Amino acid sequence: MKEKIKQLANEISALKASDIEELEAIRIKYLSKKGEVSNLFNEFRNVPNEEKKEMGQLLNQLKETAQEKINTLKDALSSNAAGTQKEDLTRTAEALKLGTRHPLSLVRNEIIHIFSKIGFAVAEGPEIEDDWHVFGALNFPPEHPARDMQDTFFIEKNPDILLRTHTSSVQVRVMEKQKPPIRLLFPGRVYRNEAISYRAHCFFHQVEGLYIDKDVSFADLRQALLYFAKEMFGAETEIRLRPSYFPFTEPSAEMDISCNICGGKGCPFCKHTGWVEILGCGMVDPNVLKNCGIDPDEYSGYAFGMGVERITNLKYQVKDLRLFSENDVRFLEEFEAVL
Ligand code: 2NM
Repeated sequence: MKEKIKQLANEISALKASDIEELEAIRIKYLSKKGEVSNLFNEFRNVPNEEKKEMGQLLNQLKETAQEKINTLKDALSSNAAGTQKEDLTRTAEALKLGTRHPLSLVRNEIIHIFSKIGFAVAEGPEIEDDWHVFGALNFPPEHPARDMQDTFFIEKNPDILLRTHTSSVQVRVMEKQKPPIRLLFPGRVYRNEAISYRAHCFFHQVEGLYIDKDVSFADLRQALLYFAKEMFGAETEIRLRPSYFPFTEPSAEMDISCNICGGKGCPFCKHTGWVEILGCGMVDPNVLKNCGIDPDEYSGYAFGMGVERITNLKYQVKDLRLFSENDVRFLEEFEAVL
């Protein structure tokens, strides 16, 4: 009997199972009612009384070891199953869904790229501004309507803290600090107190430009803008400059490009004029230079400003401004292929 117990104990300790079925077969072979360990318990009845104590202990020990062994094998099998899910490592990976650039970012980046090729770098500044940088330094008279609550978002009154209505405020900051030559672009978000509709929003995006040096002329301005129009809308694009008025430039002009939808023949988009307005520009008013600490007798400069939404509408025929700020993926995904 003792020999048998020893033999079984050795057998059991050497057991291996590679799956659940094998393990169940082991359990049946040793621990079921008719299993080998149970058989020994049956034989136990015939053990002489004086050996019963020792044999009983050995038998109980054997049963325990067998149960423990089976538990260990079971644990090993289940942790294996979790760790090595039988993945097909050669399977083609699922395509990752990439985000897309926002159309306004695409167009802003393109504007920056075009002007970077003729020497313009980029400067940025705060969206929350004071009266001086948004209006005062830029030659806006005290009673100018843009200074009204109707047009501008005020955060505090006296002294006035407000949301910038154009990125020209950044130009003032640069001119105050930096000696010419200055050749910079000013991209950024601006705010105006307007009722929201398909054609107006309370915020939009601008790229303004500024070039100040000795002997900068209106001809330089025209040439830079003609270059921009052809790069942005195609080599066949023509421009025209119409006299206009801004407080911060003199003379001032608005620039039209030949309608890139009908090619200038006339269509509903250009209201049958063949031209569409895309930006404002002019020679920086000597008062503005003076306000910013630049001597207007030594330096002159041109400036221009355009709405990124307007340029984007022209390039991609977006009919409703609100699409730009609603983050509807059906709209955004239309720009997936554009770099
Ligand atoms: C425009 C149109 C025309 C402009 C002028 C200046 C500054 F600071 F130099 F005076 N910054 N931006 C300007 C001129 C902006 O946007 C439609």
